[in-house]
Amino acid sequence: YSPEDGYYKTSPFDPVTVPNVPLHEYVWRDFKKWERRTAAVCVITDRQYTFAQMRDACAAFAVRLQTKFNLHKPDVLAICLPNLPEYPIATLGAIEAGLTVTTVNPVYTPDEIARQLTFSGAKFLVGTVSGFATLSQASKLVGRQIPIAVVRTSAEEVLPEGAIDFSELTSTQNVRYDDLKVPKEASAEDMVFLPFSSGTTGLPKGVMLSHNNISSNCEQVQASLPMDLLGPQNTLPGVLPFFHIYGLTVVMLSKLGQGCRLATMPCFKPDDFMRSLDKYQGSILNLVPPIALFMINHPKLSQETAPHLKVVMSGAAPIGQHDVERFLNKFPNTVFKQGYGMTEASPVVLLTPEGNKVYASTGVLPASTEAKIVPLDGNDVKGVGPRTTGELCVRGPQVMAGYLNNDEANQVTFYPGNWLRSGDVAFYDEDGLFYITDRMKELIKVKGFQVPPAELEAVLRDHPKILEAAVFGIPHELNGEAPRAIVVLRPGEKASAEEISAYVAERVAHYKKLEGGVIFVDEVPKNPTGKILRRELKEKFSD
Ligand code: AYL
Repeated sequence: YSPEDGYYKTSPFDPVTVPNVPLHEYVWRDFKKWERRTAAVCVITDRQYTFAQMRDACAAFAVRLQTKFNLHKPDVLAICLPNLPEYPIATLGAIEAGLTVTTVNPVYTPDEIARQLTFSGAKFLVGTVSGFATLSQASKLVGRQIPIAVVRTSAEEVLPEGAIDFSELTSTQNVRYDDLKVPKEASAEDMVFLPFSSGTTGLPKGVMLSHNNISSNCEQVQASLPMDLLGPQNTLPGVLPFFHIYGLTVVMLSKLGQGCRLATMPCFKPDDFMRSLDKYQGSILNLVPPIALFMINHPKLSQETAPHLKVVMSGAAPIGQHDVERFLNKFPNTVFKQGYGMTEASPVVLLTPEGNKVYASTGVLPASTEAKIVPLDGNDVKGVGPRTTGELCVRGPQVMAGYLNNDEANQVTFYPGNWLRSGDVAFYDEDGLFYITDRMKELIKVKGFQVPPAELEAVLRDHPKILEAAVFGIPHELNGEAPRAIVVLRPGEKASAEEISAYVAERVAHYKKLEGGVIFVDEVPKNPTGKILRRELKEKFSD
């Protein structure tokens, strides 16, 4: 295959070299240049760390994980934190100790957390004081004792009984740095992160991302953006959750590596968000489409109340051209960019190029990334030329090695030649701009978060009155999509839609609720092998 034949598309940028060092070393590569500046500050408490303090706290945490808890490669540490200035310390400290980090959504229920702890085999947990009870419950469900360290966000917060004080593990007093052991046979190909994604089908799976995957993606993004826009003078409002690959790679690690300051907020509250833009002078803002809509509609927000804002980057779900235009009318001094990516690609796969005005496009391939469009009829995996739609497939140093312990999923997720299938429908034009036109995979995206239908279907099937269920997404004005269920009751049973919705709401994180409603049917449309016909569902039951 060659790009000249139109089989696949290459990046317009010069290739990057893969850093080939452990991820913490990559992030701290230049930290001496800005060690006295603030690395992260909490917009609620003003609690902050300089780069030097953060670097030292990470090393101290690494030493204690190894010496006090005997954690070493290939052990997994789970982080279940909202966005706090301590998030990067927990992450980079664990990585320095040679561990793999799995990031857990802090709004998960004990069941959801327990599932991730079991799949990942996590041996240590980092959480908050307020989240401790949930984490203990999750640990009980897993059936083994998992030590839980908690971050105290103020002096008033008392350490719960049975919890370990995170600040004692990161304290630089009496640390013997020489005790830190670099794992034998450590390689930048080792797994550094294990986030979860449902990919093109089924339940969430552990995505094996290596040191090189993440540092390559940081390099790829930086090589594709003008440096005068970035650099250490910038502040990023840390509003996108760091547990999700978008917040983790693009906001937290990439920008700390460039000496930028993170102004973190534990959850999205309008006042905190606005403070990150005025008091804390947010200048680069990564967001998801619902936050862009919030900014368009909020009467108190304008370019005047966000005077430092100059770059806005939207990703994780589609945004309409009309909304981008409305945004730019209200924030005329900003550059609006889009990104497209997926957890399986660390995540960035497409980025808006300089001077772009085509807001319907999610951009061009960043450095060292290749893509092809494979016709949907599926028999021919060769790529097609411009303006023909098909499944977007990508290749590059940011693409995962595969899902953990799941050969079956890995088989269907890659085409020969290491081409990762995205499950998204796209085309590119003569300028190399890509357009995402549809999603063929079953995944539902609510506010940019993954909602795997299979997960909700499993919850529904556990309901004593339910025989069968199928879940799909319907359009939602603010959140992008909302999950809707069709349900077949067991013979003779009666139930209300409210009852079913409430049952699900009790068992899942709030954004997975059946906001799109419940419809009772006699039969779920399936193909002869028993696979749910989701296209048909969407067509039949979306009104
Ligand atoms: P996951 N437009 C349309 N759909 C999108 C877009 C976009 N700009 N970005 C992501 N998606 C959908 O794993 C698409 O269906 O990662 C894709 O397969 O939670 C799926 O979301 C992947 O969902 C960045 C940095 C985007 C991060 C990301 C998103 C990572 C989301 C751009 O610069």
